[in-house]
This record gives sequence, C-alpha cells and structure tokens, in this order.
Amino acid sequence: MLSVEQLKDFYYDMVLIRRFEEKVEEYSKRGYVPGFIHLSIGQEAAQVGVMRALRQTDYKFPDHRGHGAILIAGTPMEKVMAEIFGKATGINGGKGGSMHVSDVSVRNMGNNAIQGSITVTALGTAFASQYNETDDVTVVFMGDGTLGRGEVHESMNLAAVWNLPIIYVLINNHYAISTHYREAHPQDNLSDYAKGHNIPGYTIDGNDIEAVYEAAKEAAERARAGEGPTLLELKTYRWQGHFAGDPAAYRPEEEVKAWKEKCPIKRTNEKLVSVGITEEEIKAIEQRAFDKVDEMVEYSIESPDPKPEDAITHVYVDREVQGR
Ligand SMILES: Cc1ncc(C[n+]2csc(CCOP(=O)(O)OP(=O)(O)O)c2C)c(N)n1
Ligand SMILES: [Mg+2]
Repeated sequence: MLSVEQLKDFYYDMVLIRRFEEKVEEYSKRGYVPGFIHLSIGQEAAQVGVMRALRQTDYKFPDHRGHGAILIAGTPMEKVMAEIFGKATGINGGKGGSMHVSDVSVRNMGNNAIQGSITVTALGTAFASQYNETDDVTVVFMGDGTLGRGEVHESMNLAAVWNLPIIYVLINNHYAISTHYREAHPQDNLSDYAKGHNIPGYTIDGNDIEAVYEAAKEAAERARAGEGPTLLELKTYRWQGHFAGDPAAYRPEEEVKAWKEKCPIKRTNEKLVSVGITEEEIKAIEQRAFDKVDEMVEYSIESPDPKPEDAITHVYVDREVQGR
C-alpha cells in the first residue's frame, strides 16, 4: 500500500513525464528536435512505478521509448531535454539524442538501436553485481515486439541458469509499430514466457501505479536476496503512433478511446481524491511539474549546438587516425 506522500510524489512524476513528452512532441514539430522520437504518453505508471522501486545504484537499461524512465533516473532533467534537442549542454553533448541518452553516473546505461540487444548487455552488469557481491539490481526495459527477438530469450536463459539479479520489464503497450501483440505471440499474457525459462513471471496492470510499484519492489527484493531474475509484464497502451508523426491508422478508434479512459494519471488523480487530497493541492502538484518542464524547455532552446569539431571527440579512434 502506497503512503499518501508516495502517491503524491508518483503523481508529480507522471504529470512531469506527460508534460515533458507533450513539449518534446511540440518542439519536434517545430523543428527543434533532430531525428525520430518515440513518445510514451499513456505509459507513465509503468515507468514511474518501476523506477521508483529502484535505488540510484541499480543498473537501468531504458529502451527506445524510455524518455520517462530516463527523466527520473537522477540526471539533471534539463540535461535530458537538452540531449533530446541535440544541444551541446545535453548529458551526452547532444550526440546521443532521444534514443541514446545515457548517464553512467546514475547508472542509466543507455540504449542500443537493435531491439533486444540491451537484454544481453544487461547480463554484464547483473553478472558484475553478482561477482562483486553487491546487491545492485539490473533492470532492462523492452516492448512486446522486442520480446519476440531471439537474444531476449538467450538472455533470460543465461540469467536463469546463472541466477542473475535482473528484472525484465516488459512494457506491453499492445503494438510493435503496427503489429498487435496477439498477431506476434500466441498467448494473452506474455509473462507466460517466464515459465519456459523457469523464472517467476507476472502480468500486472501497467496503468495502476501502485500495482506496478509493488511488483517491481518485490522483484528487486528477490534479486537483491540472490533469488534471481523476474519477468514483469506491464499491460498498458501507447496513445500515439510508434514515432511522433505516425498517424497510427492501424488501430481501431474505439480501442484507443477505451485505453484513454484508463489513463494512469487520471486513475492516480482519483486515488488522491479518495484519500482526501484537495483539488487545490492536486492542481499545485501539476503546476509544479509544468513549471519544471518550462524551465527545461527554456534551457534547451537557449543552449548552444555542438561545435562541428566535437564530431570527432568521444570516439574510439584518435584524431590522427580519423583524419586519414
Ligand atoms: C532488431 C530490430 N528489428 C527492428 C527494429 C525496428 N524497430 C524499432 S522499434 C520496433 C518496434 C518495437 O516494438 P515494441 O518492442 O513493442 O516496443 P514499443 O515500440 O511498442 O515501445 C521495431 C520493429 C530494430 N530497431 N531492431
Ligand atoms: Mg509495443
């Protein structure tokens, strides 16, 4: 059971992420954001519930739809937005952009463009924790489509055999680009895959912040106690297209409407009201989140672009070799 303070904090996080995504979309349309962006509007409870169940020292591998998790991982937030804007002040100097925001200082280990590959990289950090006898947990995010990739199951197999401290967070938002998950998987509950790997698997209402938080907390405790990996399927829905600009005409309108009714922010708002939090207090939380995002936007717009000569820094070959 969440305390009222936790509920308020998580509500703030979710409103913050929603507003952040809306602003990123707005500024992308206005030409400020280079490259593709994948928005997670509608999926806020899944990200917040998991991230808030972790410690800063736990290893996090966000996926391509990971702005929300990245935003609340502990990196100065304006540096996350500036990174997405491709600015020199971004946490990766503007070289990562939306899909590759990383910050090893808070153990956000970043993402890779090949779906599923981070589940393999995550074995490394999980093995390191086990080998060094720390109780840090590794959390790797993936979608329902990514779960069909072979390496994800190779990763789960090894994690199971070696009893590694990993949580596989499967955000089932029902679609992989235009493919409904039931066209790609033979079962309703994708946590069933855990059975084949002999690890615990749970299907959770991904729009219920409390359920997500409790499930993630339990999985983290198991991993810390040396009891190995867990697969958590968080059922939710992405409200928009696969990437900003995709009209998502492949989805029935009624389906989108029904899921919007199940908005995780609306549901948390109702919970807050039910525990006696006033409308004014809720509005004040929302305003605080909006103001924070406005600050990030201002910082990102005003920040300089990277210098052309920076294109050859932070690469594996030295300048001399590069120049040949
Ligand atoms: C190996 C590989 N195949 C295909 C792609 C192209 N691609 C990027 S995201 C994506 C869909 C992923 O769907 P899902 O895992 O459900 O995540 P969601 O986008 O719904 O968050 C695909 C096919 C890729 N990046 N890597
Ligand atoms: Mg998906």
